[in-house]
Amino acid sequence: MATRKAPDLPNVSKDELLGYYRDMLLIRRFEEKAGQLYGMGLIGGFCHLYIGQEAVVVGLEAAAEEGDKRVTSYRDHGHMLACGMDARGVMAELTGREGGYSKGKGGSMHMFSKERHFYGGHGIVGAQVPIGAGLAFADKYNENGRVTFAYFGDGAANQGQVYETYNMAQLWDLPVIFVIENNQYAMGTSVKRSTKSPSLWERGAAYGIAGEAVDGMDVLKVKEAGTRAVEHCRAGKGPYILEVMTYRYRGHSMSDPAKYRSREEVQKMRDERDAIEHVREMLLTGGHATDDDLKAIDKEIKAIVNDSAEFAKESPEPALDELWTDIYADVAPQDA
Ligand SMILES: Cc1ncc(C[n+]2csc(CCOP(=O)(O)OP(=O)(O)O)c2C)c(N)n1
Ligand SMILES: [Mg+2]
Repeated sequence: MATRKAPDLPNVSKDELLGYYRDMLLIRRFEEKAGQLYGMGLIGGFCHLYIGQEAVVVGLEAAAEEGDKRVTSYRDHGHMLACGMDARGVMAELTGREGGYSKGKGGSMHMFSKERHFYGGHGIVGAQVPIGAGLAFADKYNENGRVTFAYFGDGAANQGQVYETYNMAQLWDLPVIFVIENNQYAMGTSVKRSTKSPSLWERGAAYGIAGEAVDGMDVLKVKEAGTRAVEHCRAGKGPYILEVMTYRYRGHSMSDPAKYRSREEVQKMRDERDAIEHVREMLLTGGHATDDDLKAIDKEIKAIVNDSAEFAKESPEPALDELWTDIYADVAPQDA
């Protein structure tokens, strides 16, 4: 039964949990494939993988409704897949091909989808935070009941523009959720070395903004906190800060020598806190899925990811005259 609540799965149905498993696995396998294609020289330039952080975006997307908006940093492939963008279009963009979301002209950090209300992909640390408030300003002005998720990292949380944005967002009661993805590092700098006020969400108190910290390796807890945040925003109470405690398993980008942390530290997180394993165990021990059920999902995900890689390899590079297109927008701002 699709909507039955299993007795040991409080506040979640078996099908929802299977959906989270599937969505998180899609991100992980997609990112692993992107890492491989990068190693083969098929992806060039910057490429920041999201492996380890899957429960953050999957949990928050579960709290979102159709029409809500999202904007994030350069670590963005997971956000795109989670909001329903097509794996083929994302992989083809990573490889710089015509079939990509930006026709192969943007790459990893520059993809957008009007249909899925995904506003990037931003390489300048913290730049997406005021953009997120701007999106929320438009929604408030248009009285459409939408909420914006503005994702940024622990490093970005030390940016001045974040605090200017907090002030204005609270002043104008903007429906924006500031999601701090605290993965404990900003490139090679541990959060312990970058601040003496490590509870990042509490900084919102200086502006009167409500918020909380949440375990980002537990997709159900993320969804629960996300739902609280969404309700707060939709009720017209202004912005909300969620500090989601997470961890990235891979380097900052594909060119990270990883000398700032030990292998043991990473392995411990993988062994003891992995979000996908956690859901897998819940499904198996609760008797909600068999090994074979999960194997079938693994197979289905592998097929989607392989198909996206094949599509990306077969798609041609953009034609030279594409250099002169898509430079200026030809839509009036109110249509956007
Ligand atoms: C304004 C600006 N300063 C510095 C950089 C270089 N830079 C790129 S990512 C990064 C670290 C950001 O870390 P964090 O916000 O924690 O996000 P994470 O990479 O962990 O997702 C830095 C310093 C940049 N892109 N933009
Ligand atoms: Mg970080």
